[in-house]
Amino acid sequence: VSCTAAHGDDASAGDDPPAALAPFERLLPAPVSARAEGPGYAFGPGTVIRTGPGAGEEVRRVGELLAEQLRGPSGLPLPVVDGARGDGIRLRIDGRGAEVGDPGDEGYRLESGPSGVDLVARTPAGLFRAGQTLRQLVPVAGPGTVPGGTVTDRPRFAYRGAMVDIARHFFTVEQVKRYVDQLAQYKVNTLHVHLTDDQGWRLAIDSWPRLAQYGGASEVGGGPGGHWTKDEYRELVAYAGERYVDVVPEIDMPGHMNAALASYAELNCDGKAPQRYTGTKVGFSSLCVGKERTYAFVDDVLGELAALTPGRYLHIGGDEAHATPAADYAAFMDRAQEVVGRHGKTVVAWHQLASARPAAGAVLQYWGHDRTSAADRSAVAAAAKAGHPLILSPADRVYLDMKYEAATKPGLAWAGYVPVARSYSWNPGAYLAGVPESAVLGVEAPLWTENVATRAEWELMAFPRVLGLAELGWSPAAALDWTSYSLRLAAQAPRLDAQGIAYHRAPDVPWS
Ligand code: TNX
Repeated sequence: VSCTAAHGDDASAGDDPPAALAPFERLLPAPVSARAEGPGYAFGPGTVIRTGPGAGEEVRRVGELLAEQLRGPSGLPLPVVDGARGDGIRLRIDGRGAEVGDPGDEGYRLESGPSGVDLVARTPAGLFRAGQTLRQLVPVAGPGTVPGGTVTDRPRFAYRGAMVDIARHFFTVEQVKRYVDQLAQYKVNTLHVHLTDDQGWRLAIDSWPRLAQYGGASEVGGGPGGHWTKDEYRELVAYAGERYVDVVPEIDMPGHMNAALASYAELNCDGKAPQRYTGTKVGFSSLCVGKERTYAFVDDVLGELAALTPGRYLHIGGDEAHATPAADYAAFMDRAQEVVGRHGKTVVAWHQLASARPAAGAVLQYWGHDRTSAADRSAVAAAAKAGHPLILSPADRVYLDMKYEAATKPGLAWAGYVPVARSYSWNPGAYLAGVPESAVLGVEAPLWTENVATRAEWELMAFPRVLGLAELGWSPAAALDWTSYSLRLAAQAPRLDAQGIAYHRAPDVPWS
């Protein structure tokens, strides 16, 4: 990793407040390499975005979206034009050059000089990521100079995710789209949506309409709740897709099922529907594992969900099934996994599945913490050795619902307080004993919402910690350093402010 400063160019500061770091030094996530060299490019009223000719529909769309993202803060017209030659911001697909190849093909090269900025990648996804880097090289507001130099970049991990729990407290597609925008600018590429839990069922399922109609009409604390229509879900998937963010939907089974059990008496072993639940306890509900009707339900729900979801993964939960005996749990998860496979998708489940029988190819999401038992850890390590890719979500690092400190109002503290420095300071490639980096698919930061009820609370808990997750997922191991990161994080403040993000001004970050 090399990073050289571009000092002494006043124009490059634009309207930014004086910052200690030059633009190439403050990129977040840190790129593989960034080198400032030579004069920069005047990003101004004459700037055009070039995507052609013959670049194809998708590259054109990436150019249009980048133009839109740059127009707002700069106030510039930024027309998108065909024709690769000429000054401007030039988007180009180029299969050659190992430096742009990477896991998931999201790598890119950015070169800037007096005639413009070249964004070069093997795929449109790579061009989109390059555009997000460019956004950090232009002033927070208004025109200015993009410093001269080169960024070469590719992600460390293929999976860089954030999860939102819209079951405990309901949130609209609008709010989740806003989060997708916030995350995609830091190169997060997966949005995991926790769609169902004891307190609410949040997605319309045609074959079982009462799930959303009745099971969705409540939430923690007894508010009205709500649910997404299939069209709203499709709209989110499309919106995320344009930003190269995959949606991974979760139906949490066989526990966390009270909303479904309350909606359909036939799903209960005793044929009686329980009350809807508005509290915050976990681990008390279970699907009726011995009943065939249960599997018709699982097949219908996962079938409709698979049909709505272009991504490869369906998350089937499997956590905290304390009301399901271990043998029943394993038998149920066998069948649920078979259903996912039959609908053409790959299973993701919480790491408790490691202690049952994960199906070939199933991905396990680890949510343990420093006090997780050696037995649980070694079951997960054994599954990784057997070829199950891991998503790491250690609760005492990246659970965004954990309070920063005692004074944090929203959130929980069962895994301890998680200040920004603690959230950032761990190495996903060497986190679990016996799990090599090659077994780690990536990292994810879940936001559970038992005690997070508004957009302001959501943003306070997610920001700035989720930026650390983004860097842990993207940046090379050698670049991970709290001192460097904390300065770069502080330098993001004007951007977060300009976007109206209600982040926590955490005391461990050197905000100016
Ligand atoms: C554990 S993590 C849960 C959730 C809670 C969360 C609160 C996991 C797979 N299960 O049901 O919402 O803790 O932090």
